[in-house]
Amino acid sequence: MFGLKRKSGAKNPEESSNESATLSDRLKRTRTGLFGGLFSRNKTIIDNATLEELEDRLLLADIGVKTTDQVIQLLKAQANSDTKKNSTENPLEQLKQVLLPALKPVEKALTIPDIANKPYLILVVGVNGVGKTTTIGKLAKRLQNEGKSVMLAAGDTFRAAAIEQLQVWGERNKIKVIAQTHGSDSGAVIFDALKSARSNNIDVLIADTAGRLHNKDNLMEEMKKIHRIGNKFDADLQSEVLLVLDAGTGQNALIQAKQFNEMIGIDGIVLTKLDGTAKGGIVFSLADELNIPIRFIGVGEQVDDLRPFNAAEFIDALLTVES
Ligand SMILES: Nc1nc2c(ncn2[C@@H]2O[C@H](COP(=O)(O)OP(=O)(O)O)[C@@H](O)[C@H]2O)c(=O)[nH]1
Ligand SMILES: [Mg+2]
Repeated sequence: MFGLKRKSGAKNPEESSNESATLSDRLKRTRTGLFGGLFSRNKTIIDNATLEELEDRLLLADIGVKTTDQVIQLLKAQANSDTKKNSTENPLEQLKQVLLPALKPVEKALTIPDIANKPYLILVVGVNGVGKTTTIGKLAKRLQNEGKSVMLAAGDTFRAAAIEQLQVWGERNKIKVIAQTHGSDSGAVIFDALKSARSNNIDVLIADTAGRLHNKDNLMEEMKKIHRIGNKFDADLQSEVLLVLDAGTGQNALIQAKQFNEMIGIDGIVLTKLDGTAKGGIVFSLADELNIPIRFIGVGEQVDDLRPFNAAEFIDALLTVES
């Protein structure tokens, strides 16, 4: 049934050390905010002063009270047991062992199943300005590179610029964009696009949506309506509801995620703008409080700046110590 399909976790296709080196550059603001200068000395034990400082920084980076407490408690426990035994382990390694299990459960790649009833619908939702349209462009390109045929639906009919923006992405990548005029019914655009994608045997239809925040109830009603469109088109339609969140908004991103999830149910998250913020710790709050797969992270405005979320790579990038 529409909206209920969940995919099992798959390995990320790209895992190169090169990529993780760049990732650490992109995560610089969060990384420096979290751990900069803290572990540069060649200590093998995390002392109380360092623990206190770390606690403050974890909170400031929006890691959230709960995860921060867990991290501090675990590090304390490890510090105590290490003093009894031979303590040779680097604190960064200890930290990694604490942080990795917190993020590993949400590392689940977006995999497009091989299905007979094409297209597979990716419905992209989120409030204005979080990076939906940009993410759609990047994602379309990525899926094309994987050999999928892709079509786009300009479902954000509220802003004329949003339609044009999607069309530019489409032209650039030679991807067909189904659009109607500014102000037309978003559900109708997506319904049309589904029909067109089916008759053209397109693998994946990615639909943009509006994200007006000024009236939350309206936005959610519209989202629910669009969500029902899929069912109306084909009760067996397979889909992914992908929520885009701006990492720079910190705890607000968490609130948005909870609201969208309650209203329409979210299958996956894309966390954007991790390159420009010190609040990248929000990923831990999201993982802890919602446990919804984080499909991709956005680390820049270019087409290649959308990366599958890989927990170990992400934590390695955060824990890179500047020389
Ligand atoms: N630095 C950076 N900027 C991004 C990223 N994703 C989106 N943006 C920028 O955020 C702005 C809003 O993006 P847009 O896709 O129009 O958001 P929408 O309103 O949700 O569709 C644009 O200027 C994008 O270039 C990202 O990962 N990093
Ligand atoms: Mg947009």
